[in-house]
Amino acid sequence: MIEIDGLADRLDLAQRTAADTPSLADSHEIDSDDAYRIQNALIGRRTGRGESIVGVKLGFTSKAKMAQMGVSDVIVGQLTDAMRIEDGGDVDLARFIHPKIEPEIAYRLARDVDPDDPAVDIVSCVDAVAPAMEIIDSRYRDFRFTYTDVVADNTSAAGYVLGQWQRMQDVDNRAVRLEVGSRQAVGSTSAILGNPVRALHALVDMARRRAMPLRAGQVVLAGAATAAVTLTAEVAQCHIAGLGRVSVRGA
Ligand code: 0L1
Repeated sequence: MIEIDGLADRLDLAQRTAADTPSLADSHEIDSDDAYRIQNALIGRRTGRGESIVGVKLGFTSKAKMAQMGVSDVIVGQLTDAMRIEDGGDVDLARFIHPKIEPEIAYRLARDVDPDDPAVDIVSCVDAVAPAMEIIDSRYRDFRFTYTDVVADNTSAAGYVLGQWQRMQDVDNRAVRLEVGSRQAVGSTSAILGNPVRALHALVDMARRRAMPLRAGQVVLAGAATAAVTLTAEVAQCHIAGLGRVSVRGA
């Protein structure tokens, strides 16, 4: 029997104190259901401290990442208001253990989505799309984790920044450039499941399987369009063709 609460407390402490922790899989046999239970308990610690759930994020949305982890399924994590960083704002790196940043597409839900409705059309529930970046910060020592570890750790979610919302549109095959100081990663939005809109369909499936509510106003981070870049005390900015730019400054 897995101690869900004890493991959630361990990950919560690692996040709050920016002190890494060994892989849970070193000492526990955890399956996917347990991992999502730990994630929910971890998010419960955050909401218990007054944070609100404001969205979800998808992970392992690139073929390269799936192959690296030996999986064929996306993972889903939860975003809270405390993770939001204003566009152009400063982010205190002392909050994190070993942060990295990724360029992303964000969608905004205009209506609740019922994942149990077989006729649900999540795309018609989205009213806006924006350039975005996600800060990931695995709580595990040396970034050494298994699939269930990363699910339990809320898929490494640590922060996010949104650019200007634009009307909902097809954002497939847009050029993406991420710069962190003089370092750069370039790619295309099609690295996100072949087309970022597929992340929305994958989300409905995950929400149904994991009984995860999808509410009007929530943000959906569709997944990384390039490999993650280490976030340092410099400006990090992402440009997505036709959508615009978003930035933060590590401080
Ligand atoms: O955003 C993601 O793809 C989720 C997994 C990130 C794992 C990591 O910390 O590298």
